[in-house]
Amino acid sequence: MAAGTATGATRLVDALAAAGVPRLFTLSGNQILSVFDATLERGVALVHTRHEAAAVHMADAWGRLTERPGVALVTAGPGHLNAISALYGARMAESPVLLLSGASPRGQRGRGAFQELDQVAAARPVVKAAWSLDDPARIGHDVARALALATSGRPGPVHLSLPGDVLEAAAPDAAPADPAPETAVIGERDALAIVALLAEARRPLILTGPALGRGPRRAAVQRLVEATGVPALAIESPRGVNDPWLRGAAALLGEADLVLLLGKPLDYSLRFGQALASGCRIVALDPEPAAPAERVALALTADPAAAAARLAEVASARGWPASRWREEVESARLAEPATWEAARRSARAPLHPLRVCAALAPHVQAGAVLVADGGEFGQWVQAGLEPRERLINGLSGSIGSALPMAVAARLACPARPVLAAMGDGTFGFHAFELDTALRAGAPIVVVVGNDARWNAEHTLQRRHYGEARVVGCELLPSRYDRVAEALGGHGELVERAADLEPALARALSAGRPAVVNVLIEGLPAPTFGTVAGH
Ligand SMILES: Cc1ncc(C[n+]2csc(CCOP(=O)(O)OP(=O)(O)O)c2C)c(N)n1
Ligand SMILES: [Mg+2]
Repeated sequence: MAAGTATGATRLVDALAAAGVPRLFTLSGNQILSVFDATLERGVALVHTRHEAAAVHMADAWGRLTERPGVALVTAGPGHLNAISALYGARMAESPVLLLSGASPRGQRGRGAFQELDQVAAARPVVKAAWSLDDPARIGHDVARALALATSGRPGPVHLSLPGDVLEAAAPDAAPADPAPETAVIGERDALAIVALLAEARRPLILTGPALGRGPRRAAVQRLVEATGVPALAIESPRGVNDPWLRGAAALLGEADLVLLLGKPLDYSLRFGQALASGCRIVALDPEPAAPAERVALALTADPAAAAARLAEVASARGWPASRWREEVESARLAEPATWEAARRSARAPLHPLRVCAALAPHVQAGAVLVADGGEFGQWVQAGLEPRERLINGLSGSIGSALPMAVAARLACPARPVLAAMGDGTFGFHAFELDTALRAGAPIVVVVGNDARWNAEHTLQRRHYGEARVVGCELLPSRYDRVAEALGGHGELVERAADLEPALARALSAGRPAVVNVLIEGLPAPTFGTVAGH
């Protein structure tokens, strides 16, 4: 195709550029080379990664931090399947992501085409919508629709498959744009009814899902908290109400007499409602119609952030009784066990995970973005630090996303340091994204809590089967700092507590991606007296 002729690929990139997408997180492949080529004149950058799942994790972080869709572009068949696992994380984090996957040509369908796969069917369980972009005349239309879908209602991932022949075909842009998807607005009577219920309750509580826990949606929830004095808690950890970040507030969940669920399903993370007292009244405000649930007194379909803002306005018009309940919940959320202070200052080797938190704390308080993965070390870090902004593995409960997410976080927030904390096992998932970080000019600092095992699973084995039956969870105390060096980054090995702060300072000022490999004690993550879970 001669340069200058509009093709499917150029239409696609034009549509992304017109929507303000500055970069694609990608990994090359036969079926998407036409898109790579089309980016050259169009000011859309390619951040090319070492694994398709990493590209999606990056798009996910971008989506969460900017509230604009992060876009991943991968190749057909196996590339697409590699990307799928990471889409699950984006779905559970309610993160706006668009996955674009090259696909075999339309005319070869069902004939055993190279890397042929029903990609739409494969993506469907983990996305809000998926379809194949089969009509070159609809590319601009479909891209705009997919981007709007990803951010509307409950944000989440959307997938488009791009047959290679569509990308290479001459592409008029004939289809008119759809109107933006509508989200239901809360009615006046419902708003008054909810505010009345909140005012009547003695111990009301707002529980939010992941999207309501960040950005402008979180600000709307905060306005409601300020207007009513009703405390809000984000339920966004794979450990649900056992989230150590909730600390003592988890125990107060069972004391609430009214719970307002804002975009938060009564799912496993709330023990399907069993985490709440049996007499607790539940009001559910969700962007999607919910199946009727026994314990829900009032269920409304409405955009929860807009509803929270409206409820705040309605609530401001009336008086609110003074109550110590909000303070009780908020101070329980922040209260630390008595032993933590000593652990933060401990000179012990291997290091206590809270000693690592103590070294990270000043940077986090000064505005660094914290990315914390799962596992026991990840949970210590999530519980032990109070950052302004954090990205966590989230309700997906999957490990491995933190390193690629940190790369995208640094690109989204170039003026802020980015600290990514993860266990040694987790580091192995996407360690090679250090190479991507270097090429993309994203000098992140990765802090590896190295206990030479998959400790989260080791801990469960000890608890459930006994010390004598731990199996299959050992790792080696490997020199992950040298992995960073081998890839052109900066490495630090920390064996003694006194060396931690200087090592971290050197890593932060290295100007290159860095790994601080800290030998830690493999301790179980803290629990706060709630029922033991996973
Ligand atoms: C994709 C995925 N695979 C496996 C698991 C199960 N899993 C959860 S935590 C964990 C151990 C993590 O080990 P590490 O990163 O070393 O952290 P540690 O628990 O040792 O601090 C494993 C295997 C998971 N949650 N997600
Ligand atoms: Mg470990």
